[in-house]
Amino acid sequence: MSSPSTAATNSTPARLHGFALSGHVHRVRLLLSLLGLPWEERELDLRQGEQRRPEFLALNPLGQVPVLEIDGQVLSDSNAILVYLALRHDPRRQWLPESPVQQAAVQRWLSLAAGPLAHGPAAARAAALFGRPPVPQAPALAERLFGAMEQQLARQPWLAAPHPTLADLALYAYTARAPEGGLSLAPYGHIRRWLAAVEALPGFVPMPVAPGLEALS
Ligand SMILES: N[C@@H](CCC(=O)N[C@@H](CS)C(=O)NCC(=O)O)C(=O)O
Repeated sequence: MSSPSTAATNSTPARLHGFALSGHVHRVRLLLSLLGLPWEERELDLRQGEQRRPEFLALNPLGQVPVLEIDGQVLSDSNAILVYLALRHDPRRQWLPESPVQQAAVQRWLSLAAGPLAHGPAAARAAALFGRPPVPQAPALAERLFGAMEQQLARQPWLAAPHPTLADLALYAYTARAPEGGLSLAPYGHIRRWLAAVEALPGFVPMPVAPGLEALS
């Protein structure tokens, strides 16, 4: 068995099947970059339905990006991929700490990323950018989530630990781009400070801004 770090450096680059404007894909791209892992990207045109082609469904029967091929594995679900990368390629265990309390805190935020973040800010943005059906409860979900984040970030600089973890990466993109869905971040000073701190991490890669919405970012 290879050691946690050798697979990253000695094997072929990971392959990320994604979509440039997806926050779910961004969190995986961001961790690959922060860990210094080599990867190549295969962009799917979701608007043309490429995610429903048989060759992609063979990788993820749910027909969703991201999918990451790495270490001979085919992984799907952004948060599951983050956990794999942290366990397999971060020997220091910064991103998914070994402390049970911190690990539980990370998991709590990953659940919030899969729940209210996805159904709130991400859904509002998808409706605005991609013509997805409007989600009436999205603003209320966003307000509750941002309120909880603001409260936490008033107490400590990062969401789940005294240092950045997977929690910060999973929450970052759809929070940063909430204005693209009509949700203002103006009331949330601690969140805005935290977004800037994530963007200052060595190896940070931004998510492209949707064409025409540069003024909102
Ligand atoms: N739970 C999944 C959700 C991923 C997801 O919603 N991906 C969207 C792009 S942001 C997608 O592939 N949508 C295409 C479709 O559903 O047809 C994850 O965390 O990876």
